[in-house]
Amino acid sequence: MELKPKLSRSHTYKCLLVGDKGTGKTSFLLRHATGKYETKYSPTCGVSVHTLLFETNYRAVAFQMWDTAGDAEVGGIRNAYFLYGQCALVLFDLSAAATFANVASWVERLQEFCGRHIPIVVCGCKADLKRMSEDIDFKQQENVDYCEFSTRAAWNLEAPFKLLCTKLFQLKDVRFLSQPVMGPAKDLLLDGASLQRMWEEMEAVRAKGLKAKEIESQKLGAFA
Ligand SMILES: Nc1nc2c(ncn2[C@@H]2O[C@H](COP(=O)(O)OP(=O)(O)OP(=O)(O)O)[C@@H](O)[C@H]2O)c(=O)[nH]1
Ligand SMILES: [Mg+2]
Repeated sequence: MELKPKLSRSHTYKCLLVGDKGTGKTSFLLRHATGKYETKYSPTCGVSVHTLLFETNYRAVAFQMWDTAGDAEVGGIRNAYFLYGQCALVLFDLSAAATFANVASWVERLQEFCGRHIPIVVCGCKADLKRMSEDIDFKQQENVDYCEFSTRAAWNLEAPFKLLCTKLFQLKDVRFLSQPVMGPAKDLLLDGASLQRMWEEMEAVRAKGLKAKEIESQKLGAFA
């Protein structure tokens, strides 16, 4: 379904899509833009920009997505693409520990170029694949949130944008009113138990992060 909300300039945000090569940035963006899922990997060169529109219970919003290349060799003028970024998604592959290891440096680079307060959502992608055995130790920061999704399974794809809207609007319970209907890739069979497991795994990471935050504030309280 095509959405044509009335948009003012103030409801349009430049959103940076970053992360290691092959983590699924372009697939995620194209799934939102076209509904389609492509199994063939075509690395992005430099940057490609595409606008996604959403209608929420509060207002319409447009995310101008800057899909950057994960590979530094074809990354182009990366730092320049970051200029005036207002929010960002940092993607990693839930099945590839090496991509998670670089998340912290992507977050740091974004904060360095766009300011410490830029809302960021760290996204574990490819939730349909076997999860890495390493623990996902997600460091909680005020403006850094976390979620997981699978572009292939069309599972939880709107979550990163909901989290960004919550931060950008400074409002809770943001809901999307109309969303395109997307189904899983034809060769993928996901039963109820698999979907339930995916939710539980994601919530476990989020809960751990929140716990870490509580411990941190308790410590601060003790010394205040
Ligand atoms: N199993 C699975 N594979 C996925 C998923 N999302 C993307 N892929 C595959 O991962 C590969 C890389 O995807 P891309 O979207 O091109 O990765 P990228 O992050 O844009 O890579 P660069 O442009 O090189 O930075 C492709 O073969 C996709 O089909 C997913 O949710 N599940
Ligand atoms: Mg790409």
